[in-house]
Amino acid sequence: MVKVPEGVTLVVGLGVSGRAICRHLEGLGLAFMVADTRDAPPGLAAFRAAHPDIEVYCGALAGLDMAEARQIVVSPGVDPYQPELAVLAERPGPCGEPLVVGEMALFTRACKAPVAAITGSNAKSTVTTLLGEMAQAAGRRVAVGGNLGTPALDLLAEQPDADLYVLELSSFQLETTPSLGATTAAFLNLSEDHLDRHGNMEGYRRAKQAIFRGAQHAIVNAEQVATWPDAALPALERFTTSAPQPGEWGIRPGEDGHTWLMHGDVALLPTGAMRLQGRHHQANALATLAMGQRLGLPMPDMLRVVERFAGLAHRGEWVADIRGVRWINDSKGTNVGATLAAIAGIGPTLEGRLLLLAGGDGKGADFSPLASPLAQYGRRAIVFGQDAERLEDALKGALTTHRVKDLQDAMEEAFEQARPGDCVLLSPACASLDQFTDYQARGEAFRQTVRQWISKETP
Ligand code: UMA
Ligand code: ADP
Repeated sequence: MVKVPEGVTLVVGLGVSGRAICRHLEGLGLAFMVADTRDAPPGLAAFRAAHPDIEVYCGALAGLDMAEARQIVVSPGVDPYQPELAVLAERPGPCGEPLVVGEMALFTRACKAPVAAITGSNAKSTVTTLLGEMAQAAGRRVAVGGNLGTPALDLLAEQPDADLYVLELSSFQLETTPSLGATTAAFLNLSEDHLDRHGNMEGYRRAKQAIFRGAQHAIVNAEQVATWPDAALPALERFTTSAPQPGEWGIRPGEDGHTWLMHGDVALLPTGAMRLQGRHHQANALATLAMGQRLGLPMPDMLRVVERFAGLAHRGEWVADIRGVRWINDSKGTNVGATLAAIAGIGPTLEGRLLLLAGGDGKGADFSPLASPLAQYGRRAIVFGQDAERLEDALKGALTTHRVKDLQDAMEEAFEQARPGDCVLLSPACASLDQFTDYQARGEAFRQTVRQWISKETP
């Protein structure tokens, strides 16, 4: 049994967050050691070379005596409910925190500037980026990151003079966050995801609810009670894709024949002025505006950013039109809710029908909600990867399904089957990790194949 020496902080996980936690502890001058449950975690040799004096333990946590650690700081990919950590969960750690925490506990302790925090099953990255751009347009010194881009603790080190931190936070990061104390916190939506980790929807919802601990203001989805805070907060606002109640952020047809983003009775922007298309993105814009207003950003600056924001790569991204068929990369559609939003956004705009490319690691989700919209808009579902069979079972009554090995085969099948006016949509409703390093690699593979076809077509 390897012992964590008394008074030494244990960092669990040698990934992006783990390395950021190590850098932070180093900066504070605190003694620490590292553990990773894998025998050979990626980046181990480089870490050892850069930190020859830091002890690194690789292997099962059962082989580690953690009882006398000062604190145990776990990476998001590490489940704090696994038995070896769960037995320590009730023990007190330093600074009034629990013994077992995540990166955000250290961030909260060190951060002196206001924090805007964003969670939800989908749209986190979109809202985080949009809010960051709004703050920048308003002249703030804003730092943007978290689950997206730069880890939160690295932001503190790289942009210590920021006057605002905008953070995307996953359920994994939140469940180990004792009290974030956000100036404004958004819980955008909740649909099935990460059930393999959280066990069920209630466990997943509860993890995300931690975003509201100590928050001064919450922005939530009027249509999803699950996003509303369990405990009362000093201020609460709601957004909706329907006509808003007084004080709400919503969408309403105007007398001019246009549909408008609204705050209560105040018309803000015609939805047609937005480059981002679809009701889901209008909801995202409303949530962001609500957060921005709370942070004191001027409305005209924010609306200019909403108008010009073209969205992020791999999220409903147009790649090409080939022989009248549109190819869309929504590789970040890693859960059923995102794929439903993509189908609802694209389906009604087509002259033809949708060919959905889906599959990968479904993380325990139920795929059956996809059946009805695909019956309405789909020509064919082409499924691949680890959960292809489960997808096929869920969809086969709704439309023609075809099971193939991988994304390349799925694209070739779609190329043959699509007709002018159709759209081939990669929105997998699954994580990519069974066949790719991440969703970016999956989206890049899709783009590359489309580009190769285009170059072959062009003489
Ligand atoms: N792992 C082990 N044993 C360990 C430590 C990690 O097996 O001891 C495995 C995990 O189970 C996981 C992988 O290693 O499969 C990576 O885990 P990690 O916690 O080391 O991950 P990081 O590299 O630190 O990246 C994490 C986020 N990843 C996860 O939560 C899985 C990144 O989000 C995030 O950008 C980064 O911290 C910085 O904050 C990625 C993600 O997929 C994009 N997030 C999920 C999502 O968005 O749905 C939550
Ligand atoms: P996250 O960071 O939460 O994964 P992203 O902004 O990266 O969110 O978007 C992830 C997926 O969710 C993409 O497929 C995107 O098109 C889709 N999406 C964006 N906004 C919404 C929404 N409001 N509801 C459902 N899906 C959405």
